[in-house]
Order: sequence, then C-alpha cells, then structure tokens
Amino acid sequence: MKRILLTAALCAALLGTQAGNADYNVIPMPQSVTPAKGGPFRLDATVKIVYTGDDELMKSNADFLSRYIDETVGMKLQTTAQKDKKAPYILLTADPKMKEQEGYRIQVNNKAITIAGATPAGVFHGIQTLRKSLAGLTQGEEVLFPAADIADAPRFGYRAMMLDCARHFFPVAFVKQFIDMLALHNMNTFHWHLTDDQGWRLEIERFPLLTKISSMRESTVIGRNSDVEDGLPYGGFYTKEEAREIVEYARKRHITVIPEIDMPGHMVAALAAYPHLGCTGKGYKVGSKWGVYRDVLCIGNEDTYAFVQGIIDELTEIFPSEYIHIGGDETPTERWESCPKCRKLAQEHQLGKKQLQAYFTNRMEKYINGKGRRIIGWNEIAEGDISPTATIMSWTGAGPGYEAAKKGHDIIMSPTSHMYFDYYQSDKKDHEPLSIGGLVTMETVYDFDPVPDSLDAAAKRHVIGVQANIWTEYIATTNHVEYMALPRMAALAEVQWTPAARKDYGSFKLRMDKLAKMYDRYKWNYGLQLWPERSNYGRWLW
Ligand code: TNX
Repeated sequence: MKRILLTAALCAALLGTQAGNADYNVIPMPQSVTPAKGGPFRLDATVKIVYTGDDELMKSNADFLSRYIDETVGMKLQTTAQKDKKAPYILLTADPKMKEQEGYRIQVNNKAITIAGATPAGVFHGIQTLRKSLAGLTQGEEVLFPAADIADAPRFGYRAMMLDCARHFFPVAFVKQFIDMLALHNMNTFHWHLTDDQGWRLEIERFPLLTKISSMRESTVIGRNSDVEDGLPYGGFYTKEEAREIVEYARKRHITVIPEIDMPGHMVAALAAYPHLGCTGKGYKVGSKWGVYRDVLCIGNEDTYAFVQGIIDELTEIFPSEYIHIGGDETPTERWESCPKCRKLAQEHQLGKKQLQAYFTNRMEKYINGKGRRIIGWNEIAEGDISPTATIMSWTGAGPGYEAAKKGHDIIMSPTSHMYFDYYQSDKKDHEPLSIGGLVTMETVYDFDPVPDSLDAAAKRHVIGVQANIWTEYIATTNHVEYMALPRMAALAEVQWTPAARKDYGSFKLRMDKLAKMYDRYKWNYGLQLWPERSNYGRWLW
C-alpha cells in the first residue's frame, strides 16, 4: 500500500498534476527534464530572488522573474544581490563553462532553485521556463516546485516573428506587447517591417517628407481589392525616439530588433514624397490597394543610392542589430526595362534582366557591410548573382532557401506553406475574420521541418533559423493581430527551440492547454480551434 501511494505521489510530482505543483513540461519543451531526489522547493513570500554579478541584464532578469511570479500566483518576491544569499532562494547566475550561448540549467531542491546560463539571455530563457511551469496555477495558490534538473538550449540561434506595421499601423504600446509575447515563447528576434507601398512608418530626419507624406494614405480599399475604397485617410509613424524605446524594451528581454526597409520594390509610399526617385518621375500616391506595384525605385539614378544610403545611415544609428533587412521581394523589372537611365546602367555593366536587382542588392550590401552590418533579404534577392554573405529569408517556399544554402548563404526559413500567420488558421473560414487567404493550421506550423534529411550536411549548417510572418493587409486591429499570432506562435516556438526528436503534437496540445491559461491571464486574444467546446462569442472582436 505504502509503495503504491509513494509511486502515485511520485507520478503526480513528475507529471505535475498535483494541485499547486509547478509543471516543467512547458512550451517549448525543454531538451531534458530529469526528476531529482529529495523534497520539493516551496514557494512562499520569504523566498528571495538572488542575482550574481553586476551585469545590469542579470539584475533586470531578477526583476522580471519577480514580476512574472506576482502576475501568475500573486506573490511579491524581493530581489537582491548575491551577498544576501540565505535559503530559501531562487538564484540567477552565470556559468561561463556552459557551451550554448542561450542555454540554461535549472536545478531544484528543497532549499533553492538555481538558474544558470552562459549569458544573461540563457538565464532569461530559464526564467521563461520557470514562469510557464506555473501556467496552470491560480492566484494565491501555494506552489511546490518538484526537485528536478532541467538542461536546455535552443535548436536554432535565430528565432523570430515579423510584424508588418506598414499596411496597418500599431501603436508603440502594442509593439511592446508583441515583444512580450515573443519573450514568453523564447524568441530572440523581432523583425519589424516598417515600410511598404501603403505606408512609411519610421521618422528619417534628413527626408522629412517620408513622415509628412509617405506615412499617410488617402484611403484604404474595402475587402479583397474590391472597387470600393473607404475614403478615410489612414496613417501613423514611429519617431526615432519611439523606435529607440522599442529597441531598448526588446534588449531588456534579450530580443534583437531587425528593421526592414523594403527596397527597391514596395516603395510607392516613398515615391509619393520623392517622385524623382522613380523611373517615370511622377504620378505616385501612397498605395490604397494591396498587391504588387509596378513602380519601384529607379536603379539607374544615382539619387536613389544617396537616398537609401541616407536612410541606412539613420537606421543604423537607431538599431544596433547585426542584420539590416533590405526587403527585396516582389520587384517587377518592367519600369527598369523601359527607363533610359536603367537601360544605360544595364548596358554599362552588362546586366541581363535577372541581374538588375542584383546590381542594386550588391551595392546596398557593400554599403551596409561598410557600417559593420550584414544584410538579410527575401529570397528573390538570390535570383541574380549576389554574394553568399547575404542571408536569405525563404518565403515563396522552402525550395529557394535550400537552393541558396547550397550556394553558401545562411538562410532563415519562413515559407508561406507553414509560416504565414496572415493565412486562415482553420478551414471553417466563415468562422474567421476576412483574411488574405491560404490555410496554416496549428498542426501545419507544428509539423514544419526546417532541415529536411534530403539536404546535404553543408547546406544544413546554413539553416540558422525559423520565422513566422504577420502581414497586415487584412489585419487592422491589435485584437486581430493577437488572434492571428496566438496560439500559432506556440507551435512555432517548439519548431524553433525543441530538438526534432522531442516534438510530439499530442503532448504539445496538452501543454498548450496550460499556456492558453497564461494568454487568458494577460487578456490576449487567440484562436480557439483547439478548444471547439469553448464559445467564440465576445472573444473575436476586431
Ligand atoms: C507577399 S512575403 C509579400 C507581402 C505580402 C504577403 C501577403 C513577402 C516578402 N511579400 O508584401 O504582404 O505576401 O501574404
């Protein structure tokens, strides 16, 4: 009898099913969770969060943990520097011997919880795991952390989501919330799409018309490119100050912000303000319809280079990221082919049709490299001859990414088939708000295999990460962005972080139940396809 009880208690402890027990089976699933001998760690108000070293990010890590615990179970724990260490405590510490930069180890016994990482970023990810282990608990509940040893590190070094703030503009407070959502899902990069045909969203001091003219469209098309427009001026932009504030907000959360200035296509908003930079030189207005515009930057005009380089100069002052995203998608060559300046350029440099954009990309890369930064571009940039030092973001499918990897480019996998969170998330389309089309369910995201066996070993090493994108042609409100992001972001997190061998959709769905409770706590809107028994009424509000 005693043995049965003991086994039952142990099972309950391991599975985390006992009321008040933390459950380390979180999303993304850690590499290894091993139960340890001895009693659990009891969390009560006497527990201190102790941090070591004088790294300001370790101190802010401690503040985050304290805040997260308060938000989850309603307990305010003090934080303190190493010298006050006295059990019981949760210790945050650096372990320079750890190999994985973003890895961490959590050891739990009845006296203490230790979270160690090679870097403060690693410790931060450990904090997210500890935080999520409380997801199923309620405010005021006593917490027992079962004794355990957790060793973890991410599968990919680049784990991101992109938010399109050009088609629709989202306030600074929401961009920060989006960064919080990324942090909860162990991501380390926020790709910020700041410019497009329908709006320019970043202040650039030397080109004031970008905010005065390009940030505003006269009107927005209704529905899916119907003939009718709403006639309502729409716009917005981030000041440099606000952009810096977002970079800093993300940095504290160990997230890098990569800005994207989409060029030489998707530039109609800029052309509306600076028409001499287009091949025809006139007649541009900020886009009010969706899709691909024929008008692009004139690559035969030296003023174009002065313009984009000036933008890069200011951009790199705001964003310290190693990468600058130069876009490069969907750039028709039609205007270039009939433009005297572009034709002259093509003749001088012996450029065939495919090499026109490559000429522009190569110049931009040299300029950006000269500032000690590297470029990322959408996969179309690799259609001409460019340098393998450019990182390629594969979106039109997975194939173009793998082709680029074979040529020596680092690649980021973001194919429409699995990673387009602007697509519907269920086949019951009439239950969802209008979307651009397509279908990317939770399971589709979850099943994405970024590194197929068929790829040769050298190319495999070039797959540096995975990213999902939220394009916002049809997404006008923050509520709707949340709904498109969640819970697919959780499936993405497991693709980005968890070793393929530990992925299991059945187990993921059970763990998702708990993570969804955190979404509820933060009042984040999310798709309910996994919970058909729950009513949608009053939740899907845009
Ligand atoms: C293609 S993905 C685009 C975007 C659209 C998106 C809609 C990419 C690099 N370009 O301009 O918003 O499709 O799904």
